[in-house]
Amino acid sequence: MTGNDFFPAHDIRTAFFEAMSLMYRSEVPMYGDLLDIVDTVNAGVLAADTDLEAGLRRGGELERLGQERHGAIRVGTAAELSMMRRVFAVMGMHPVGYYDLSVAGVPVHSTAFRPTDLAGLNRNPFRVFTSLLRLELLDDPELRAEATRLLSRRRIFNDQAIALVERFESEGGLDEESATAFVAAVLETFRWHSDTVVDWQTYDRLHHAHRLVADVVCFKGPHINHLTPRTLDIDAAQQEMLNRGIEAKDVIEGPPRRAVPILLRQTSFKALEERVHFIDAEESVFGTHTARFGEIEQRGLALTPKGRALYDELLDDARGEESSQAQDYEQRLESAFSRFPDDLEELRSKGLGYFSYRLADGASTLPPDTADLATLVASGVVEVRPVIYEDFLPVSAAGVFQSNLGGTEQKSYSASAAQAAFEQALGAQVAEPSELYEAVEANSIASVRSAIRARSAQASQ
Ligand code: OOG
Ligand code: NI
Repeated sequence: MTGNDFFPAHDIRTAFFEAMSLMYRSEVPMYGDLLDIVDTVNAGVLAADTDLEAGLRRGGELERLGQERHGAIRVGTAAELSMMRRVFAVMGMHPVGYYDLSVAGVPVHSTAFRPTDLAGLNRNPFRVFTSLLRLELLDDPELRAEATRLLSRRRIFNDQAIALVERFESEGGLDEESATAFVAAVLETFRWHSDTVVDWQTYDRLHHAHRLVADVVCFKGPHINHLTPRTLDIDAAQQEMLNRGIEAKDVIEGPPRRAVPILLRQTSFKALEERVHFIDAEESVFGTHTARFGEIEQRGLALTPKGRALYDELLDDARGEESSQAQDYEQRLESAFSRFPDDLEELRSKGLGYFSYRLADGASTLPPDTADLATLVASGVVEVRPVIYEDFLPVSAAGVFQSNLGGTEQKSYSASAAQAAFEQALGAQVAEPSELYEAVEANSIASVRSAIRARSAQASQ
């Protein structure tokens, strides 16, 4: 078979994402309500702001908006994580970023699988936040051994999924028929099973160690625990959730509302209490487990390390010693962030964000080849657009975890980040997010330069 017969990775990703979305909608009907809210809010924002619409269209974001989702899973072992990496590679998704959540009382560390280049993101920016359980953080050795034993017995991928990943790796791609089979086989891994693999007592002990431990260890596989559409106005979406009587998270995670959205803002509805069956119970006797929820996100400007440092500092100021659930949290957040510039040009000139550049449509006067970027922008020959943040935020992620594990207990772990151990489990290094944004910016500048050169060459003929 030649490379030309391979089904493109982004089409496999889209097919998989659509199958997963359909499955989740039937498993968690409230996710359908969220999609409805987001569609309505987005349509309203676009109708009221034609400049925004035109900008999104030019940047390739408008088309991806309706299908944009992220999801999350939690796996139990290094073998599961590294196989997951190989599975996502078939769909053109690669590990980006390292997130240590132990500092926030959640015994996992994580990465996000996603397309890494702009073309792939604009085709379909599906991302999966993937967490690896850190059993070494549990202090009860017996419980650790029990969890390890349970995890070692399960197989989260079926034979066909494994065979097709191996074929992809040895042949360099999959034809359409194999791609279709791959999507169906891999979907099984993410399905919800109400049958646990433990008796009630074991569940209870693991649950007591940490709710998340029970969620990973007591089930047959890493059920998808949420899918998140992207909205252009998260405050409106949050209000609409409340209007519809959906029990939303108390506060929106991330930065406050601003004229120029930055990074990522997130809210969710609380996880459902679902019926689960324990192996020692009669057929008709069920317990409950909370794990699965729905989330909405709003994405904005990707920040440079300098901008990110300022974000982290201001967020820290706002949170202080108190919890982010406190009544006046929103005001504290707003006032802390008054120190963060909120004007596109100022953000750019201060080097706080990443931007992409293109020759303006109507630009007729030709600048000299040598003009610097600032001059080109100031003269209107070159247009500037924010580069969108495609990743996650550890403090926000911890907030999302906490509000969805049910209960209010706070654990603390004395662990620290362990990126090298995570990468060893993964079997690869994670990409550094800032390097990817920098490449988007640099590529756009290079294209502007070559477009200007091409035009001047034309003009001088
Ligand atoms: C992942 C929580 C993190 C986000 O959007 O920050 C996350 C999980 O609950 O497994 O999805
Ligand atoms: Ni999420």
